[in-house]
Amino acid sequence: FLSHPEELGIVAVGFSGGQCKPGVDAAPSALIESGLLTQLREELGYKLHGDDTVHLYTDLVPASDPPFRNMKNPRAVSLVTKRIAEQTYAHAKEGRLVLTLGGDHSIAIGTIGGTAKAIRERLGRDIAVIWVDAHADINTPETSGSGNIHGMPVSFLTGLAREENEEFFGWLKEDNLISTKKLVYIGLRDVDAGEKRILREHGIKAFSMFDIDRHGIGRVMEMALGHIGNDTPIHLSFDVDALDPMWAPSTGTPVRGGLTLREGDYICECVHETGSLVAVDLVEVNPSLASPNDLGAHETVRAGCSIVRCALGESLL
Ligand code: Z70
Ligand code: MN
Ligand code: MN
Ligand code: MN
Repeated sequence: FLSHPEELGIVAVGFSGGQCKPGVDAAPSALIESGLLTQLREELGYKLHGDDTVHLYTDLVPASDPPFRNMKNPRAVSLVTKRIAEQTYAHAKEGRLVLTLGGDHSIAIGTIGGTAKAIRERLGRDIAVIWVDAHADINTPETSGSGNIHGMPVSFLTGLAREENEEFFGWLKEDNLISTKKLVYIGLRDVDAGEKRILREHGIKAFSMFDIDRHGIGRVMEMALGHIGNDTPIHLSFDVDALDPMWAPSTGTPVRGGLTLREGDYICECVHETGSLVAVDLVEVNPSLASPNDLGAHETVRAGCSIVRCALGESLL
């Protein structure tokens, strides 16, 4: 599905407005400083386009941004994700593989909105989304208890949440949206009651940690990719909190009982192996959430780099 599979469009998003903890905006710099882009260039042989500098989007963040329909920082998140959608759209339209380094998970409204539109225009195809996360991030503004938009991106992307007003995600059009039938979750273990109802009512395919324990990650990946079907462009959105806090402690909402690093890497390797990958997000790395003198931040950045390298084909011999 890529006209230039060896070309990577990089979008580095230092944005944390989809939740309340500062620090996740520093993740792209931390990932880049640890050598990720150099590895992709020199070891994996990609030609990189786009951001060596990290976008902080500070020019887009309004001075006053009171809640709307229960959403916190709604204008800022809407403006920033709209800009991100333009960035991923431009890379995907060129036929490049798109790599976005977040930022909190609200940014997926932009990353997926942009690739969905570009792949439709370029190939006339709908993308599938593999959402790897401890959380389902499918609250509507009305079902959300927190008001944090990083818990809502999937509801906006599937059209379950809608808003006409341009200022509050009204810029999302039919072209930017994905079908609930082409969405697969892996790693869920902290899902709100309202979200469980949404998953059930819409028959959304989800592999929780329970399913991984029961079947093993090998079988779960067969089933997940089987659900999507061969020959479908895939956008992989990987929240680092899908990993167990043992491997990725520095994240806003760590939840115990998660994926091992090997299971996380394996998910990415399987997705790469399909040859259908068109975009990858890595989100919710928060290097500031570690105790002084502990290696939590360093380990989390290292795990994030491993996830990205596996998705981009490091394990191919
Ligand atoms: C909760 C909410 C969430 C990530 C927390 C949590 C959502 N369901 N997502 N951390 N990455 O606030 O909607
Ligand atoms: Mn080329
Ligand atoms: Mn998430
Ligand atoms: Mn999460």
